[in-house]
Amino acid sequence: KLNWTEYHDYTTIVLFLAELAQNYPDIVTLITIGKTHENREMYMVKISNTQTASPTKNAIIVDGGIHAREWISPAWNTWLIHELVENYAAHPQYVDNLDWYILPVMNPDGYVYSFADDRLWRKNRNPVNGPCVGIDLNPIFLFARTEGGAAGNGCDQTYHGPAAFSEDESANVRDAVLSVANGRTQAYLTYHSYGQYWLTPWGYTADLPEDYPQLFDLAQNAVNSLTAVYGTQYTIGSSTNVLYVASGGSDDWAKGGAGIPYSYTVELRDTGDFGFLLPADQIIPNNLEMWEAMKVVAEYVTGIV
Ligand code: 0X9
Ligand code: ZN
Repeated sequence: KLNWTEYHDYTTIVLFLAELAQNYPDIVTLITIGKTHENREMYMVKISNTQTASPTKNAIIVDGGIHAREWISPAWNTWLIHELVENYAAHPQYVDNLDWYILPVMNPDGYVYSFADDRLWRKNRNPVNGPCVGIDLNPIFLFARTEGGAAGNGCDQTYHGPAAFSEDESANVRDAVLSVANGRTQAYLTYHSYGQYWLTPWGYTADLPEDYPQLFDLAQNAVNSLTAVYGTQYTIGSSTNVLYVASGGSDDWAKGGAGIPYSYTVELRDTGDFGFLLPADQIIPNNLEMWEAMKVVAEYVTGIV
């Protein structure tokens, strides 16, 4: 059993996932997708009702914790898993009609380091770049990764590394995303903090995707439901246009590389009062409002034929 009144370390999160898989074998499968640079196992949770299994069911992929210090992201991802599984009876449709693939901590090495050594650590822990450790796992998903935003200097917080998919963590995610629910994954949501943004591709160019109106519409409906809970405001738009140019992001790759139509980066609470150090007493309110948005996406994705 996990609680969401505090932030949990990686070991605790993994234990929670393992217990869930054991207790709910009909709907939860724990998938190992590969190891990190420091040899930690990476876990993706598949939530799918085996009773209603179907090869044509639509799927959603969710991830969190690409950036180590953004603790609210794994906290939300784990809560989402909990809500879908442990509260299944309250809303069975989200599990019966959809398959979920949730990777709550995409950067376990960095996450562990942010607990033990440096609370504001962002990158992974690969020491490949001389005196400075770490590669920013976000900007290494596409060939376009060096086009803007991401840094070529290994000491920089946004160092994009030597090559696209050079890092074990990103390569594992690429392979997992391409192998699970191929052709039926309609949405990919990657959770970050902070800023309260609901971002669409592209992050590498100010040009908009062809289907931007549809991407925007779904985002708007999701955010409206979110805001209705506590009045929290989210800014919607393409990454480049409402945030900054940052090429090579996982969202751009999910859409442009993996062909998942509804791809979003969501920057969770807050807008800067606490920033990455979001107090733990905001975890539950953050999750309750984001759940309303998530349900809108889930309902929409269920209906896509
Ligand atoms: O810069 C990033 O990687 C993300 N922001 S954060 O403050 N969490 O680091 C934004 C990524 C948005 N998506 C793309 N630029 N593709
Ligand atoms: Zn981030």
